Amino acid sequence: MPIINAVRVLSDKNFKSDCTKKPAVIALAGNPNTGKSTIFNALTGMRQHTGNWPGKTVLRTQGQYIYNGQKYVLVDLPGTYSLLPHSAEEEVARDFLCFSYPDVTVVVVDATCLERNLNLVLQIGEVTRQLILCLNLMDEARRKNLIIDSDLLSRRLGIPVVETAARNGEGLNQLRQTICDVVNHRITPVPTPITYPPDLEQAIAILEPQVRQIMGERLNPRWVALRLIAGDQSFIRSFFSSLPDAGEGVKL
Ligand SMILES: Nc1nc2c(ncn2[C@@H]2O[C@H](COP(=O)(O)OP(=O)(O)OP(=O)(O)O)[C@@H](O)[C@H]2O)c(=O)[nH]1
Ligand SMILES: [Mg+2]
Repeated sequence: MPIINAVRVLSDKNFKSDCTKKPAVIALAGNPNTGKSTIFNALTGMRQHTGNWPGKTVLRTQGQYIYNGQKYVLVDLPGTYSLLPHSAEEEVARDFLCFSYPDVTVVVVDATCLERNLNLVLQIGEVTRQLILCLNLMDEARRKNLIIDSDLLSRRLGIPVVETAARNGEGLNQLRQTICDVVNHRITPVPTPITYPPDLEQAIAILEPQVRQIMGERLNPRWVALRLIAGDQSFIRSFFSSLPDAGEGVKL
């Protein structure tokens, strides 16, 4: 069963509230140890379930919360350094972000080591537009006298940036509000595109329209073209099994 269906079924069955709208699915992604679970726990409180991801021995944690009368299902993804997975945990995170189409992805980064963390932000920005950057551990950043220009970062990346110190509950209301604004299209992130060398751009230009024809715009066809050109076998396997007619020999 596709992961997203698992999320929606669980949330519908277990979530009792007056909210009638279908819950928005929010993915919490980020490098290991950036505070994803701290944010997850603060937002969802006791409304959580755990289990395994379909076909994996990796723990799946999801929960729900209500904000402004709207239901949200929050998925706490395993820590990942990149969308080019080197472990089952990273594969779970990659597959969820690429093929389960969360309504919004919040990338949680450690504000004290932005340089290392931003790699993943740029990668996820190639997969989805519905992206928020959460600069967590801002208390640590202040303690180290680091000054981060969040507005400039937001303009450069083309996505909203929220500062938090999740362990103290700082910034979490702003995070809830920003998620709500993106879900309801009051904020439209436009992740800054990455341009590659001309020969690679030419190859992308050939493949991208064919990918678009097969799967439309849900997953950025440019990103899919890049992974196909890279010969990323793990991605290609997940990509084909995500197609509606998977198993019938779909060819690009
Ligand atoms: N100082 C400070 N510590 C924090 C903050 N947020 C989380 N932490 C601490 O950072 C550590 C890691 O937090 P987790 O929430 O487990 O991080 P995670 O991203 O879920 O980690 P993985 O699941 O291993 O990827 C814990 O000791 C938290 O208490 C914060 O804003 N400030
Ligand atoms: Mg965690």
